[in-house]
Amino acid sequence: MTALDLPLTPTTTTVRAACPHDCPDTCAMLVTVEDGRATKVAGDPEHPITRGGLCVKVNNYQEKTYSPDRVLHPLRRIGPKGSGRFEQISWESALETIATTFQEKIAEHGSETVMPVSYLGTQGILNGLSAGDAFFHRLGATVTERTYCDSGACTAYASTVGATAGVDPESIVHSKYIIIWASNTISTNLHLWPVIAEAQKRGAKVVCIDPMRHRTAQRADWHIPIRPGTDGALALAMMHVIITEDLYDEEYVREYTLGFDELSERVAQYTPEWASEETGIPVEDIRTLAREYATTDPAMIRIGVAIERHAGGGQTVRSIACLPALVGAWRHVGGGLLQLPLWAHPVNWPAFIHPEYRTPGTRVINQFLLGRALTGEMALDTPVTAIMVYNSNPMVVSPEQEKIAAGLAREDLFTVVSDHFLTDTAMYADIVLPATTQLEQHDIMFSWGHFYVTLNVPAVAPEGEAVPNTELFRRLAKAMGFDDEFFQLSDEQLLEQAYDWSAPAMEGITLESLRETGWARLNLPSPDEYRPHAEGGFPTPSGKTEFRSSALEAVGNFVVNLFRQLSDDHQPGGTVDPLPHYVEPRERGEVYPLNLLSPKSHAYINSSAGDQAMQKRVQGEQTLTIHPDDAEARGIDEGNYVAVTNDRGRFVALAHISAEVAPGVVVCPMGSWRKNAKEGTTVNAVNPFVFADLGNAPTFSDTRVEVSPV
Ligand SMILES: Nc1nc2c(c(=O)[nH]1)N[C@H]1C(S)=C(S)[C@@H](COP(=O)(O)OP(=O)(O)OC[C@H]3O[C@@H](n4cnc5c(=O)[nH]c(N)nc54)[C@H](O)[C@@H]3O)O[C@H]1N2
Ligand SMILES: Nc1nc2c(c(=O)[nH]1)N[C@H]1C(S)=C(S)[C@@H](COP(=O)(O)OP(=O)(O)OC[C@H]3O[C@@H](n4cnc5c(=O)[nH]c(N)nc54)[C@H](O)[C@@H]3O)O[C@H]1N2
Ligand code: SF4
Ligand SMILES: [Mo]
Repeated sequence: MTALDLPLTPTTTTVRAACPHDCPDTCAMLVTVEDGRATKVAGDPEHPITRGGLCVKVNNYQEKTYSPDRVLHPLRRIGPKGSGRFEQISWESALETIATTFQEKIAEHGSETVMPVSYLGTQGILNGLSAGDAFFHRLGATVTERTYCDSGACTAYASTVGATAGVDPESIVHSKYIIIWASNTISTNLHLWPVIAEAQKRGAKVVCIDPMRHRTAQRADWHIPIRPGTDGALALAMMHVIITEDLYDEEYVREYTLGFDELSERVAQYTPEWASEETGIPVEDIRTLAREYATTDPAMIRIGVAIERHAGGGQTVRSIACLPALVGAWRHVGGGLLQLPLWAHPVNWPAFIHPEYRTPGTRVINQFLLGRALTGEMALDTPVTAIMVYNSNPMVVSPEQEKIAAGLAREDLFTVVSDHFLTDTAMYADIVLPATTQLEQHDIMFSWGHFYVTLNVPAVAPEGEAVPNTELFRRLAKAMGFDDEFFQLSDEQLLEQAYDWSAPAMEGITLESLRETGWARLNLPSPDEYRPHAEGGFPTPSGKTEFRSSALEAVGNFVVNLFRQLSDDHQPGGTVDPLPHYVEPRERGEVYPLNLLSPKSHAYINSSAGDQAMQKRVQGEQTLTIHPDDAEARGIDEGNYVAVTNDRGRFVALAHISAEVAPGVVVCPMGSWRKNAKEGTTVNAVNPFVFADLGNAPTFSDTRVEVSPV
């Protein structure tokens, strides 16, 4: 444990930690520990991104650790499924029950009958995305494809500019034209905002393209409300204007791009007049945006995750990713595209995933299909009869919520859940296992929002019998009789494997140095000089920005996700037009007229913190924001309960009437728990499982509903 030498009372220490959450900011935390108890968490004032502040989701994190609601011991169900009635059991008994039941189910149906369900409850390299993969591969369990977040955008981005870290977020202070495209930065990427605000102060124009005039849009110089799911039309029309008006960077295009002639031909049809019809944006605004973007240096685009969540999300990102090369924005410090800087982090994923443990050809089920897989609506040779949920709360975060509820209620399904709390999912478990919080575990964090590596040192001993995911899978491996060396490695040993320490980006950074400093910037040029593609050098097959994508041409549709999950033998395939093109939203409103969006809440982090008192106070009840015209037409007043319905389901929310949303659009943030919702369902009750055009991305923004008073 690293105690910084701060002048506090003798029993008080400060421990360097890292926020564990799935958030681009990856804040460096300082934890105050008094007499073995964490009493305060704060942002590290020295950290260039954290700048001394945590957010409303995490600034009372110690209260999560000491919450009276925490699961502190293994539990066994004693009431009907979903009743939440449990009794405490020993770890020994829990492990034995799990091992025996897995073995029985496997003996009857084969190993694919077991299915892990996990995502990003923690983002730590040890306990996060890949935790458990080695165990389940070794077991021969169904492989779960996890494409909740940015897999469509990553596939599109990688097949256009390659898996490049893109613009350094700290370089944005130098930008003069900043397009925030589908991101509510102040809520979801808070620590990027001071950089954007600084650029704005220095004269940059900030443009926000979003159907909602949220906190961030309100601070922009220009908010462009767009019809959801039509961003591709806007980007294609921008290219049309830039090419027809000769505003492109001829030399950059010639040297560092592939397929310009075909692109010009392709975008000829995508006129601003046509795009205006699709997007609802006036023709002159489309032209102005294209002209200003092409002629202001440095120009940068920040794309949010929500940009991918509709039928044409992949092609939308393809088109946007073409723009910076077309105008030569990459030439300048602070020019280009910011997607996920995580591509700069040399994380050693294979050491955790152990792809070689997996039997080739093992069945893959995408987690969006969980409801269908559990209810038998999906044709399966081997039924799913045992699931293990950790780092996730599918009852809240996955589409087709009611199908998941029906599936989890199945008497013959054996459900194990490891979590901090009795979540909406854990309520249905047969066995619940207690997980440690970040204050009680070792981890090391990459970031998908900046270029800093952060070490997390445990500040306090675990409460009760909670264990980190690393230890959970060591225990399960032992119970199953797996004696591979990986399952013997301690957390300290795992830390040593987390990064490729010999990669150029890690030069000068070691575990020892991180124990001193807590965090370090990757070994990359300074943000005042960083121009990664000033002279091309894109990590694509051609080394250029590929207007015509050779990857899409060669392999068709494929999945690239955050941690390069290795499912090469299970790619969606199917031919894909290698040139950017427009894909319309799928749900066009013939039956259900309103387009529902379910972005992130301000006070919760996905469903995490969704049942914590302070955060619930800040976030309030599940709310649906609706335009005054749409409310009036339906006889809805402010503060009424309204039912939001479609063929897939229904949920009830409090109506908030506001012109912040365009007519025809309604917004209900995701993250509220079912147990706190008026009729016990939340926004994912009405969302579809349907994939977007690339990367098996979700289509949460491509949902139509009707709203009526209750
Ligand atoms: N407070 C908070 N912060 C978070 C999270 C959280 O739960 N809460 N979650 C974290 C995670 S996992 C992620 S992925 C990120 C995501 O953070 P963001 O990338 O900001 O994503 P969202 O909040 O889902 O949506 C952002 C905006 O996209 C808009 N939008 C929706 N559909 C469309 C569309 O078709 N076109 C356009 N132009 N805009 C559209 C919505 O109106 C919304 O304002 O946030 C991270 N940070
Ligand atoms: N409608 C709609 N649905 C969405 C989205 C949306 O915008 N709209 N966003 C999607 C996106 S971008 C994302 S990233 C996903 C997020 O989906 P998830 O990653 O499943 O996110 P959380 O709801 O935060 O669930 C994490 C759970 O893991 C638990 N947990 C945290 N740390 C640990 C640990 O160390 N060990 C164990 N065992 N458990 C732990 C938490 O307590 C919590 O219950 O949701 C997706 N779902
Ligand atoms: S959730 Fe994000 S903004 Fe909040 S403390 Fe964690 S990393 Fe920072
Ligand atoms: Mo996400």
